[in-house]
Amino acid sequence: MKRSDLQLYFIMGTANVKNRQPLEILESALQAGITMFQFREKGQQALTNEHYEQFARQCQNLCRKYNVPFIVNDDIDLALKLKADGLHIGQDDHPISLVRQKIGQMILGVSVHTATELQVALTYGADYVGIGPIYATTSKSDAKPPSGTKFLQQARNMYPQLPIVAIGGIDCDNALAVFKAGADGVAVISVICESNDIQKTVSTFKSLSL
Ligand code: TZP
Ligand code: MG
Repeated sequence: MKRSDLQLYFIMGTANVKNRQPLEILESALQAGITMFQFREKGQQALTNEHYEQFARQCQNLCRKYNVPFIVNDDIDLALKLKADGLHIGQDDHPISLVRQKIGQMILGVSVHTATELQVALTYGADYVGIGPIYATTSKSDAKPPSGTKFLQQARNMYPQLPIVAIGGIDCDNALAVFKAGADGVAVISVICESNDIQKTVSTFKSLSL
């Protein structure tokens, strides 16, 4: 993968969308120019069984149409079954070493919060890391407290070439600070899912990236 793939990384599941069609939101975001997509179907209302897989395939097909990498959150089996472009895992998911063995060459993203977690992720071949929540978020019920940009900056100083995406409470007003701290891109849920003008939101983010 290229660092620039992370520039505007949209994450979505049905729980993130109110009174709108998730696939319409995704297609608008793809049309507008998001550079990566993560399928993250979580929460009490999450789709299950064949609905879950069908929705994932629909998202994947849209991503293919726009030539944007399709990444699956957490679910190794789904990522393998769909031949997704990649998998993203957190620290509470499966051990990274095992995941890398299972998924082969697929893109592997890992959420990290400390220098130790970062080193472990790199040892086992993470292709990119996610750092956050940078700011307060309402999109993840078990999110850690906001970290600000300090660790992001440290990670960038330690690894000048590492693909890093920042996540958590990022919007058009605070994104510049995140890019300046060293992020290659921003991963966002609510700011796109709740946007009344996805084209404009996406263009604004992309104009802010360094
Ligand atoms: N991981 C850390 S914060 C977060 C995830 C999945 C949610 C980000 O959503 P939002 O709405 O962009 O704050
Ligand atoms: Mg997870």
